[in-house]
Amino acid sequence: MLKILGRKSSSNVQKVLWCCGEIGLPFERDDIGGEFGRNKTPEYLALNPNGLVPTINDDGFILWESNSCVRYLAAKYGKGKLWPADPQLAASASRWMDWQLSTVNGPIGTLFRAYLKKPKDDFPAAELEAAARRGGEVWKMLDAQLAKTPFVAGTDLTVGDIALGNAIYRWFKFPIERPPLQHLQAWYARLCQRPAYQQHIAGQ
Ligand SMILES: N[C@@H](CCC(=O)N[C@@H](CS)C(=O)NCC(=O)O)C(=O)O
Repeated sequence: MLKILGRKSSSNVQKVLWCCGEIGLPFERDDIGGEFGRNKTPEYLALNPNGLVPTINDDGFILWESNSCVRYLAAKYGKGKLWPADPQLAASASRWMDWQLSTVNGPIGTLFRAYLKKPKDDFPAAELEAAARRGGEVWKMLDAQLAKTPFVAGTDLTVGDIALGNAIYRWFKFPIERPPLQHLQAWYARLCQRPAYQQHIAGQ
């Protein structure tokens, strides 16, 4: 059976859990990282030299980097659903995953560390304001896409939504001013209706 190594409170582990939930793929999970530690042991580093979570083990095939894990699981077990059969749709979905890493992660990461992890006073106010402003600009780009399609790569949920779903959950939790983005809000409401999203993202 698929093994997922990583604590369920990690946003990157949650992507993989949500992906499995959407596909209906059974898995075992081992609490590693955070308060559980064990991610810097020689055994773990032999699997994932970054010492970060998640890592997956699918019948001996070891993979790390959450978006790659989601791509792999969706392509192998969710083809035609989370991983669209049409190469252009699959590429669009994959593009939004890269965009999450390259563009969304920066401002959301700063706000997460400031508001949900460390004491907020550790962060200069100007840095927080800049991250909130940049976050609003970034989500505006996705809002424009969601004005055209209900999910990021078209009519159905794909790996692109999986990569971004955790970041949007956090965005709406931060005590900051947000630009009113109606399509983004409607997409988030659609995600919240999904049992696997509730279980692995919103319920954590
Ligand atoms: N780019 C990596 C980042 C992985 C990462 O930063 N994981 C964090 C948790 S979200 C981690 O392992 N932190 C150390 C820990 O949990 O002890 C991915 O997407 O998998």
